[in-house]
Amino acid sequence: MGNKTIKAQPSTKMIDVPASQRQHKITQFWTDRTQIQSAASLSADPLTLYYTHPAGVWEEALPLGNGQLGAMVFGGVADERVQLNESTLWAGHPQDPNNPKGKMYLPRIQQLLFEGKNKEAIDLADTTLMGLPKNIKPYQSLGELWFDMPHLKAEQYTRSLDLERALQQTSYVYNGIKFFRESFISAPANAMVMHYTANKKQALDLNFTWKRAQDFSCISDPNDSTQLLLEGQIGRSAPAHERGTKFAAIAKVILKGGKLINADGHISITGADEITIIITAATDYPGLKHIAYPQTPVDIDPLASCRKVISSLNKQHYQQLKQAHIEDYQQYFNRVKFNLPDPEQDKLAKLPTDSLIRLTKELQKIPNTLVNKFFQFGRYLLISSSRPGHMPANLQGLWAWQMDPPWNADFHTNINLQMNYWPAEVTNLSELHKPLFDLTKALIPFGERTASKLYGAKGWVVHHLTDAWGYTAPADGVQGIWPMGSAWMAQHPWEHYSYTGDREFLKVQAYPFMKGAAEFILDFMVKIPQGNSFAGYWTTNPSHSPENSFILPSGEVSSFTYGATMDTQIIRDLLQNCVEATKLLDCDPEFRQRCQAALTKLIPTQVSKETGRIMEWIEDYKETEVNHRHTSHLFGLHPSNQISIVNTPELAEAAKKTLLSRGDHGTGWSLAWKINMWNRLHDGEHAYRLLYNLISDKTLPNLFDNHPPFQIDGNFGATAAIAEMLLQSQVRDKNNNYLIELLPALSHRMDQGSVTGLKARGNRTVNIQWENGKLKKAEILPSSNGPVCISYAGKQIERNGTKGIAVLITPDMFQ
Ligand code: FUC
Repeated sequence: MGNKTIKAQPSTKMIDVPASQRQHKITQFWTDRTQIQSAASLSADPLTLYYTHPAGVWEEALPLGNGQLGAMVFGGVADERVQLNESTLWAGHPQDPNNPKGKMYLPRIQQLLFEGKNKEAIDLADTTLMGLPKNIKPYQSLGELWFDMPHLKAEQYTRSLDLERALQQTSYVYNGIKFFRESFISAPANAMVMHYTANKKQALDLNFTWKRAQDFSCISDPNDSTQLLLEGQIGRSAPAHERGTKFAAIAKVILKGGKLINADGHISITGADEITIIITAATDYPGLKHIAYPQTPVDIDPLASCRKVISSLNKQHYQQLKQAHIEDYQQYFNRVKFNLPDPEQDKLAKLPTDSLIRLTKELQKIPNTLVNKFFQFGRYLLISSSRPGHMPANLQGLWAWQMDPPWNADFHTNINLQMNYWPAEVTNLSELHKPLFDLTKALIPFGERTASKLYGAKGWVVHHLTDAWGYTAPADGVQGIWPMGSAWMAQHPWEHYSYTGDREFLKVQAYPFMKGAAEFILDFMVKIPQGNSFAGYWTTNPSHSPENSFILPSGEVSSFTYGATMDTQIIRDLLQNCVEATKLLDCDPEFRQRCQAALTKLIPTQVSKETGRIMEWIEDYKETEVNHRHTSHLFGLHPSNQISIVNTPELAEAAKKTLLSRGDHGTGWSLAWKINMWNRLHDGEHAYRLLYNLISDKTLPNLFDNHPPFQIDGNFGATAAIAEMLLQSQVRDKNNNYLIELLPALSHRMDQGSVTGLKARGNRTVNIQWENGKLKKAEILPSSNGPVCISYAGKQIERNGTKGIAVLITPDMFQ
C-alpha cells in the first residue's frame, strides 16, 4: 500500500506506475462464480425491475446515471462487475474536415443529378464533398470496477432497479447471513455511491480493482490509502499528437469496522460491518461551450477534479447522500404518474422483468404492469443520461462498455438524436432538453464553416451525424451527404418554446438557432431547371431520403438525388416556424419575407398515382427496400404536423398506405417512430400492435431497446409514443390555438387507466382518467389566461382558462 515510487510524468501529467500495476486489462471472460440456489420472493412494487440471477452479459445489467457518470451494475455475488462511463470521454479532437474541393464541384454534382447521371454524381461527390477524414472517433467506456467476495453460494437472491428512487439493490443470503448492497449515482454529489451491509457484524470481506481494455493505469493512491485511482489517456502510447482525452476516476472506501489493505492497485477489506464506496470520474474534455477549431490547449487535470469532488463529500453519511440523491431525482421523476391497472397485478408484479418480457409473446399482449414500467423506464433513462450542463444523450444514452461501440455511440442527426428528445416535453422533463441546445450552440461555428466551405452558403449545417468535437461535414459514405441535420435539430428549440411558452428562450436561443439553420437552407436550395418535374420550384440538391435507395428507370440503383420528400418537409417545418417566431418576436421582417417567399416555392408532398402512398422522392421511384427502417417521407406526419387527419385527410390516407407498406417490423427505433405515426393517425390499435412488437421482440432483458444491438432511441421514442396515445397537442384550431387532444390513440388493450402531469403545448399540465376505453375526467392546468381548446372523440370545445386554475373536463361536454 502506497510503497511504490511515484513520480509525475510531465508530458501527460499522470502518475507513473510500475508495470505490475497496469495489468488490470479486461481480457478474460467475465462470469460470476456463485451458484444461485434460490431466489427471494419478490415484493410487488410496480415500478421496480426485478431479476432472480445476476446479469450474465452487459445487456442484462442495470443502468444508473446522472448525466455525467453512468454505470451498469451486474449484481454479481462472488464476482461483481460495475462498468462505468463518463459522458465526455470521447476519442478525437476538433478539426476542419471540410473538403476544400466541395464548393468548386458542387454545381457540377447538382447538374449531374438534375440530368439523371446519378452514378457520375456519386463518384464526383465521393471525392469532393466527403469529410476529410470521413469517419469520426468513438465515445468510450471509462473503465470497470471488478469486485470479489468469498460467497460461492447464494440463496434468496434478487437484484433490482427501483425507478421511483433510482436505486439499484442486490441482496442474498450466504451462510445464514443476509447481505445487501445498494447503489445510486447522485447528481448533487456528482458521484456513484455503493453501500454494502450484512445483518451480522464483521461479515463483509471484499476485494476490488479497476479494469479497462487499454490506455490506463490502476493505482493505489499514494496520498490516501482508502482510494484506488484509475488514470489514463485515450491513445496514450501513440505519438504525442495522436493522444486524446485524459481521464481519471477515484473509488474511495469508507469503512465501519474491519480492515483495509491497499496495494498494487487492489483494495482488500476484511471483517467490515458496513462498506461505502464513493466513485467519481472526470476528463479533460473542455466542455461543449469551449470546443473550437483550432482548439486552444486545455489545462484540466482530471485527477484533481476527482479529488475535489471526493473531498467535498467526505463528511456526508451514506443516508445523507442517498436522501439528497432521491430528492434531486424525484423532482423530475414524480412529475408524471401513469397507471394502467393490471387485473393480474398481484401475480405479474412478482415476476422478474425478463420473464415479463417473455410472457408478452405468450399472452400476445403486453401486461399492463410492463407498459407502466417501460414508460417510466424511458423517463428514468432521460433523467439519468441528459442533465443540464452535461452532454446530450448519445446513441446509447451514456452507457457503452466498448472502446469502439456500435456507430461510435455518436450523435446521429438523421433521426436518432432527435428521437432521444421526443419524450422531453410531453413527459414533463423540459429542462432535460437543454443539453441538446448546448450541443446545437456548440455546433454552430463548425456548421457555419462547413456551410461556407462546401456549399458557399450562409448559416450553419450539420449532416447525418456529429460528435463531441463539432464534426459537421458529410461522414461515412455518400449517404452522409444529407445537409438536413441542422434544419431538423432546429425544430427542437422551437418545440421547447411551444411547450414552455418561454419567450426569453425563444429570443435568445431558439430563434438564432432556427434563423441560422434557415439561412443555410435558403442559400443551399436551387431552382429546378426546365425539363425536370417541378421546374422553377426550389429544392435541395444533392439530397437523400436517409439511407434508402431507389431504382432509376434505367434499372440503376441509387440513393443520391435531388429534392427527397423528407428534405422539403423538414424545410417547410423550419421556415414556417421561423415565420411564426419573427411574428412573435416582432423582428426581422425581411428575413420573414424571404422565408414566406421560399415556402411558396417548395414542392408539395406528393401522392403516388400508382400506389396511393406518399412519394419518397421527387419522382415516383420504386424503393429497393419496401420495409426500409426509415420512414423519412412521413416526417410531415411525425414529428412535424404537415399531414394530419383533420387538416389534410388525403395526405393522411396516403401516409396510412405508406405505413402499411413499410410494415409492422423494423429496428427498435424504427418501430418507435412508426408507433408515433400511427398515433398521429389516431389508430391506437395499430400503434399498440407495434408497441407489442417493440417490447416482445426488440427489448433486452434490462428493458434497453434492442436495435439490435442496444440503441437507446427506441426507448425514448416509445416513451413519447405512449404519452401521445393519451395526449396530443400539435394541431391548431382555426384561431391558431393548440388543440389539446385527449386520448387520441387509445387501444382497447389500454382501456382503463390514469395519467397525471403530462404536458401540452402552450404550457398546460394535463391529468386524464379513462374507463372502458372512454374519457372519465380530465383536468387541464393553464399557465396563463386565455382560451383552452380541447378535442375528444372528434368533437371540440373551448373554455376560458385562468392561470393556475384547473379546467375540469367531463365527457358530457362533448355531446
Ligand atoms: C441510422 C440508422 C441505423 C442506426 C444508425 C445509428 O443510420 O439507419 O439503423 O440506427 O443510425
